[in-house]
Amino acid sequence: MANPFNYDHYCFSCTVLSLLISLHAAATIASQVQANSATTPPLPILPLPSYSQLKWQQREIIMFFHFGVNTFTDSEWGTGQENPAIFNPTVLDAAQWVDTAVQAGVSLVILTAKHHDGFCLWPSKYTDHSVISSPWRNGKGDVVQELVNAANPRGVDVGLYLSPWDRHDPRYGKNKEYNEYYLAQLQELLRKYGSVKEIWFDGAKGSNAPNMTYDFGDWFSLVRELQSSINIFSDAGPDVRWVGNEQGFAGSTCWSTINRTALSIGNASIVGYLNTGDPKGTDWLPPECDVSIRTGWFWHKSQSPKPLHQLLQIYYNSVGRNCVLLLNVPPNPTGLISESDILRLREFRKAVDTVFSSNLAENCSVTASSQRGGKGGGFGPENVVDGDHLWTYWAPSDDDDDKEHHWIEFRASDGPLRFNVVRIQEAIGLGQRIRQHEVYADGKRIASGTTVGHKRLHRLEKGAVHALSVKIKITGSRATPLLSSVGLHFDPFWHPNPNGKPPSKFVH
Ligand code: FUL
Repeated sequence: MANPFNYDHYCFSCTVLSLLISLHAAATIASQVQANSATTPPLPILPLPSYSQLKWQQREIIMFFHFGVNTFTDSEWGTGQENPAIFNPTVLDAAQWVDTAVQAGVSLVILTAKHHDGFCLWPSKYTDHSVISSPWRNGKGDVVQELVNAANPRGVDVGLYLSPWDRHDPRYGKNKEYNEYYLAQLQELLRKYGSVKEIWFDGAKGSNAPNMTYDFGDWFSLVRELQSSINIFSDAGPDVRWVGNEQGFAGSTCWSTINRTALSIGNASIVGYLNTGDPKGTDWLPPECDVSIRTGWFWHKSQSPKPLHQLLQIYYNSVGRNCVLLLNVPPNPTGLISESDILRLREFRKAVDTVFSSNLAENCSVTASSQRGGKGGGFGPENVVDGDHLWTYWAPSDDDDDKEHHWIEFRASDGPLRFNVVRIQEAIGLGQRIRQHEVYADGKRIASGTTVGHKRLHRLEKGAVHALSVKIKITGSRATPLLSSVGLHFDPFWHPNPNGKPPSKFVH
C-alpha cells in the first residue's frame, strides 16, 4: 500500500519529541528576553503630530518674504490694476535673501508667489499679469525659480504663498472658472519647483470683493498629491493653523490640539479659539505666529525694523508659547533685503544664542518624584538635560499615587544659580499633555502657567533669581506628563520693571 503521508520514514514519537524540545527552547528564549528587556515607552495620547508637523515645529523660526508690485507702489494691498512695467528690481539677488535667513538661523523661507493684487512672481502659463510682462530680466525672469536656486545649495527649504483672493483676474467671482485657474496655478507651483515644504492659503478678502466659493477640499487634495512632505497653512489648517493675530503672539495657554470642525477660513469670530487651541481638540493643528519685522508686510521707505527688545518679546510670546514664529522680512524695490533689517536680524539671532547657548540646569543634580521603570529604566530625570529635546524624556511612573503632583528638581552643585528664564519642553511626539505647572526657587514660587507643548519660556517678571534649588511641579495633565528638556538661562536683555510688570505696550 502506498504511504498515505507520502513520507519515506514517518516516526510519530520523534516528531512529538522534537516539538517539545523546540517549545522548551522558545520558552527559555522568551524568559531571557523578558529578563533583559527595556521598559517600554508610555502610551501616546491622541491626537499626535504627523512627521512633517514635527519637523515644522522644530524649525521654530520661518522667514516670510513679501515682495511684488506693492513693493513698487508703496502699498500693502494692491488694486490688481497695477501696470506690470513697475516691477523692476534692478539688483534682485535671492542669494542675499537666503543668506539673511541662514544668518538668522532659519531653515524655511516662504515667498508671496502671488499676493491679493494677482501679479505672479513666476511666468504662469495662465495669465500675462506676471513677471513676463515686466521689464525685469527682459520679461524672462522667474523669482520663484531664483529663490529655489539660491535656497537649494544653502540647505534651506522653500514655501509658497498663493493668495486665494485675486483682485486682478476677471475669473474671480466665477466659481468654476476661478477654482480651475487657481488649481492650474497650484499645479504649476507644486510641480515645477521641486520640494515645497509649506503652502500658505491666506484668509484675507476685501469687504467689497465678489462672492466666491473656494474649493478647499480639492485644493488640499491636490497639494497632498503633488507634495509628500508639505504642510498646508490656512486659518483652519489642515496642518498648520493661524494664531488669530498678526502681532506674533500666541495665547499664554496654547494647545496644538483643536477641533477642525469648529474652524473656517476667513472667520473673524474664531480668533480667540485659534489663539489658545483646545485641550479636548481631536486634531493636531499647531499655530503659526506671522508678524513682520517692520510695520507693514511689504517694504516701505518710511518704515524701519522693530527694535531688538520687541523682537525678543515676540520670540518669547511665540516660540516660547508652543508656536512657530513666521517672521516677515520684506525685500526692497532694488530686490535686496535692506541693511537695517539684516543688522537687526543679526542682533536678534545673537541675542537668542546668548540667552540659550548655556544652560545652568546641565550642571545640577536632578531628581524627580518618580520615574518610569525605576532607575536605569531609560526614563530618568537626567534626560531633560541631554541634547535631545524630543525623544528622550523624563517620564514619572504611571503608578505614582500622587498623580496630580509630579515634580522634577535641580540642585546646584557649586554655588547659587542665577537665572531669569526657565525653559520647559514636552515630548510632544507622544501628544501634548501638561495643563498646569509651577516653578519654585528655594521653595518660593517664581512662575506658573498652563500649557507647555514643544517649548514654554518663562521670562521671570521680577528679574533674576539666585537659588540653590529649582523645582518644577506639574499640577495638571491630560496624561502622565513627559518632559523632554528643561533649561535655566540668563537673559541679559531682560530688564523688567521694578514693580514686576512688563511695559504695558508689550503685554498681550
Ligand atoms: C494677510 C494679508 O492680507 C496680508 O497682506 C499679509 O499677506 C498677511 C500675511 O496675510 O491676510
